[in-house]
Amino acid sequence: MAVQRTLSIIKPDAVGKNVIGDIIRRFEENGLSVIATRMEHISAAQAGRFYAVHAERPFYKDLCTYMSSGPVMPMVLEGKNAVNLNRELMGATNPKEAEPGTIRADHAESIESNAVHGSDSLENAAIEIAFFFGDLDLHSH
Ligand code: IDP
Ligand code: MG
Repeated sequence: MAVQRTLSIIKPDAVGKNVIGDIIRRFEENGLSVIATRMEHISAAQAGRFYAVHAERPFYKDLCTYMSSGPVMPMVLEGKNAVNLNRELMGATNPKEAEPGTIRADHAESIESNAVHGSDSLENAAIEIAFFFGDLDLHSH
């Protein structure tokens, strides 16, 4: 399996619960490296652009409010099979359906406040990485 890059975001609920370190530990222990990150407090309009694919969904406005409710930590993860591996470590969108031991099973509050974002395909990973980071921000190691 090829080395890939994917975008993760530690969402406001997880930042507020002080579990940034626990989440990054799970990535690193499973062979993913953080090659870019910073903390950021995005606006509802920025969240709306990031989640534009969901613009017609009934939860869109609440999602934008939630994602701009506090600081988030976007990061680029690099490693073998990074896109799907990150999705596996995250668990299902609804924490009630997330496998035990996944980030969302352990840290998500609800289907909305669910601790982390992860790109769902290699194509979307490239688009989402470019939303937050430029080429010069990425530091493979
Ligand atoms: P994902 O984050 O697991 O890829 P998506 O379906 O892409 O899930 O939804 C994006 C985000 O929108 C979710 O992570 C969650 O924060 C929110 N969301 C998804 N479905 C619902 C819902 O039914 N009610 C409220 N919020 C939702
Ligand atoms: Mg998604």
